[in-house]
Amino acid sequence: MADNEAFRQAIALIEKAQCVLVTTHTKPDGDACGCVAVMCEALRGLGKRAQPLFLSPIPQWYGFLFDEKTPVLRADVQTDDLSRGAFGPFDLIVILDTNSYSQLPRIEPFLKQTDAPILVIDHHATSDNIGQVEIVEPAAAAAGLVLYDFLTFAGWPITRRMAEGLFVAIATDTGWFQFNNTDSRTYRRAADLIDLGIEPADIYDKLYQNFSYPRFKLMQTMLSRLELHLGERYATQHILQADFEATGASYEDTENLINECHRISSVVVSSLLVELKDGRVRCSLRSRGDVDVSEIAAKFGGGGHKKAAGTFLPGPIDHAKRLIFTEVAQRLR
Ligand SMILES: [Mn+2]
Repeated sequence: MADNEAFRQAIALIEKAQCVLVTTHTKPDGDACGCVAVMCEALRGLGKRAQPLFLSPIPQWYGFLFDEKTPVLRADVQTDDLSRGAFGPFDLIVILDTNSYSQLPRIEPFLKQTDAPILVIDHHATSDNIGQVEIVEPAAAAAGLVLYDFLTFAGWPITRRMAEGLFVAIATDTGWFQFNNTDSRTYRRAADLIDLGIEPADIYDKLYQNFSYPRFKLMQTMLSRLELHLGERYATQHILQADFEATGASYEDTENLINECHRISSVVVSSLLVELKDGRVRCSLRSRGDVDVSEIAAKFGGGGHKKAAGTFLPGPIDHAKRLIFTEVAQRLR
């Protein structure tokens, strides 16, 4: 558990606030989307105005967590709108599931100049100490677990809808209770959430059994490019801009596709490289051995966890692939 003093300070910040901006890392995953939805509902339950803001579009399969369309910075809202007009101003900013400026592109200048206090609730080891108050537990499997314990400590009601968001956060960050970050706390909190009336089988269908056909075709393309190296222990694959055009899939559709190759028993480290519109390459990394992929990501300015990390690399794909291969080879030899 995070220390109670941080909990108390966070409660004080929230009680004082009237209008709260709630945001999370770019390329939001289930933990990020779940936490934003839950935090907004918790704040509204306390009579506050809560404004969610994403830094890049949310995958459509998390859309059910929100009643309204959630704005995306630059697409729907400009940075200037955050401090004035109908959107702002805010007297508290809550950042969930990250504490790193590299994960908060385009909002970083606003965060650095705002007068509003910042509250961070996170579970990553990498930190830029963005918040005046921070509830950070690197040992927690999901930010949703940290948020759940905070809401419980505060004694604020957890509605069925909030329980669903927390369950999505916890279930997705543990790969539906498969990754080795899945500890007894994960299962206990999941059980508590089920007691609040959620339907895990229904959530599973919404999250995992609902590929669009374009997304499935994108996965087919990715799998057809799979290469195994280093004694079949390293799997690498890539997706090009042309693949999005050919399949009709979008960038958000790449989420979790990297995990497929870990069905091969020999694979301990994997990478998925995605060519971006601006020519850079987004590299995701996974490990299920002793290799700490966050070290590799950090070498290129990225971050994450020991078992799951990511970074941006200069293109083209082949060049990016060689950069990562060299790092993986050093660690697997
Ligand atoms: Mn997370």
